[in-house]
Amino acid sequence: MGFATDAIHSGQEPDPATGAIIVPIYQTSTFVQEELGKHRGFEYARTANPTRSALERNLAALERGKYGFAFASGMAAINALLTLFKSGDHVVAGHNLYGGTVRLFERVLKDFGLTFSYANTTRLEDVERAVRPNTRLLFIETPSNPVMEITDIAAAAELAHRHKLLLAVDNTFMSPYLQHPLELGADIVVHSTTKYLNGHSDGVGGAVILNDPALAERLRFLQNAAGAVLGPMDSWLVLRGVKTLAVRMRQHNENGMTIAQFLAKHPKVKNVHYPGLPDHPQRQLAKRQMAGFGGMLSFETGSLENAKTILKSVRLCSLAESLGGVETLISHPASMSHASVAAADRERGGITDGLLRISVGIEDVEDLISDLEQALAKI
Ligand code: P1T
Repeated sequence: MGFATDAIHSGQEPDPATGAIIVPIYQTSTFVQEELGKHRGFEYARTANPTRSALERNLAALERGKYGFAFASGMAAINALLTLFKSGDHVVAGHNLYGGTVRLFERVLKDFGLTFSYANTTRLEDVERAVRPNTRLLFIETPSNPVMEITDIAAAAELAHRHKLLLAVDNTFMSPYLQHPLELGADIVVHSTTKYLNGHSDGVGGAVILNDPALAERLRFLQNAAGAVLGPMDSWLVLRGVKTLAVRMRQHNENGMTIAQFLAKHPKVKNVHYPGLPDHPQRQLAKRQMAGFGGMLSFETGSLENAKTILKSVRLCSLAESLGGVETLISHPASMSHASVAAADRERGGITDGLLRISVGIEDVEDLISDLEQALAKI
């Protein structure tokens, strides 16, 4: 089936009990058993809940994977993934990850004996240099948050497998509509479903999708054992959001490109990070491995003062954390999404005090341009 068909139907068969076309919100903690050991596949809702199971099947289908697991947030999903590893194991990660991911690695998981090195994953020779005998995982974001660096997933998978590492890709910025890391050789995909998959800024969630049965069995055990599962209501909101993922992403692509081109031509803007622009250093790679350039971009205003002026002046674009919803959000990575990254590491990754990030929504793009035009006029 095609992607849009899968988004609407995969895992979302009519309810067997009633014929309801929409998967019900099974708001229950437990399931009555007919006799000892005899039940209909559900015992206790931390272990499995039919609404969550529907979402897990749906997300697995969209990522072209076999197994999906839904968690209470993107961070819970990444945390669960990292608990596949043991004290003493080493992880090589991209140098330009979401700040919360770096915080989890550096300020939580390090205390449990995992070690982390960071490399510019756009340069695979740097990644290779960071690999140690005890490295088990290569963890990347592509495009990276917020400077939109692109890593070659197929080449990263080849490198990872040559060193017997697993490759995990955070596919949050693209959504499965625009990028299929598992088909490019990655072993594991993670998502913050809070973003494009939900798409309506009304729920926090996360997911892990993979193909290997042994890893899936271990992750199913960990999901139940640690218990950071996505609740039925939030699972349902993602299921509902995903039905329109294909049409939303097409509009995010179109609006993203239009806003990027507008900013790139604007005399007050120093630099725009968007993989669809001709001067993006990995544009050819982006064209090859992505089905569109998406709705995320960042741009350099030149100073903290300029950034503040724009954030104070926008009327339609909302100043807020997060991304991937139908409404346009603008944010200041250095003090918001990436505040937990050390200042020197931020600078190295291009997250200056003058950098602003836009999650371009699907409003009428002329309205977004007028809003940005009047805000830029104030600096
Ligand atoms: O917020 P949560 O659902 O826990 O997801 C964390 C996360 C994971 N991966 C990526 C690439 C992300 O961007 C995020 C969350 N990001 C933001 C809140 C933000 O404003 O960038």
